Amino acid sequence: KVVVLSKATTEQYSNIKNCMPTTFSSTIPIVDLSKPDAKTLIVKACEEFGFFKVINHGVPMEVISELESEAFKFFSLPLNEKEIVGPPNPFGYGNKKIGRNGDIGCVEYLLLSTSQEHNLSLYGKNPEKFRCLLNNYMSSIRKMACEILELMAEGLKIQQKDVFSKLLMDKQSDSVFRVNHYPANSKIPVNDQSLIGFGEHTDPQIISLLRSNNTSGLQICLKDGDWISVPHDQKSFFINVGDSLQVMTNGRFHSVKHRVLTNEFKSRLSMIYFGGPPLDEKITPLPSIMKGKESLYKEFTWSEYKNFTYGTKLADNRLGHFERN
Ligand code: AKG
Repeated sequence: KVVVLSKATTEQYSNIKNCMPTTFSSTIPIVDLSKPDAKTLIVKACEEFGFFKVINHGVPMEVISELESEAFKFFSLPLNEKEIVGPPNPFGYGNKKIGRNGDIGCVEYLLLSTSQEHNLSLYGKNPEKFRCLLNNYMSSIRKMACEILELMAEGLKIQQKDVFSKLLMDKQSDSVFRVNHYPANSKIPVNDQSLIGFGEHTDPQIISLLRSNNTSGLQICLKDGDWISVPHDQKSFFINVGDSLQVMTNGRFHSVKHRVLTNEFKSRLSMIYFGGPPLDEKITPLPSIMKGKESLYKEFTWSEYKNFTYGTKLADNRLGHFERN
């Protein structure tokens, strides 16, 4: 594999031995959604990495940048004005604390419902504008997510093209939208923990679509355990396979472990759409994938899995609990 060393990154972390990867990878698969080979490349990327970058995605740049600039405005407000929104249980503003089990990161964030009814009247100085931009963004993203999921089904030669996408299109789909802001972190790192923006984890849902500004920080863990840095690209989207998709493909697709490190000079803003199924949906391998093989997982519903993850730390191997021995 070809690895490009970034001098700035190498210098920034040079005092931390063995903890931090200093490589920016050019091995990350790139899928051009406008090309006929997209479905084949997507399947290959999901098997090998559980991660890929998407270009020619069809989401207009202004839909992205207008929401990004509103989000930056929100995060630049004084803390007490941001806290008016309320804690992220389940939706609201969070600062440093991630989840309920002691995970901490150098990050502040908004957790938002993807359904239109969600009350955004408390968000920032111009909530109406925020709501409108958010709705535009969300419908473009859901459309792209469904397109990608349909290409996956086709690539896997599953007859029912909407076998995954119908779960996101369902009115009861339990999808979430998250905006993360990582302020520049100029503290001298004393250990690897002090650089952590968002600790290592896999996403529990089906699929995640991530877009960030031009600040790097995202890293993915390869199957051999090596961490590589994902070069930023503000015009593209990055796609993660989630735990639920790993189960539905009986382990053929790989739910990718990832994390975010903060940057010494620049703040990072990322927006992530987590596509999830309805709460009562059974998450189980598709018969057409199994071809007579045994399921690697015990049966569970999305609600059972989601509730289980609430009781765990980010880095825990949550799916391990549902594996058959
Ligand atoms: C998450 O919010 O689950 C993430 O992995 C964060 C990724 C990012 O902020 O770039």
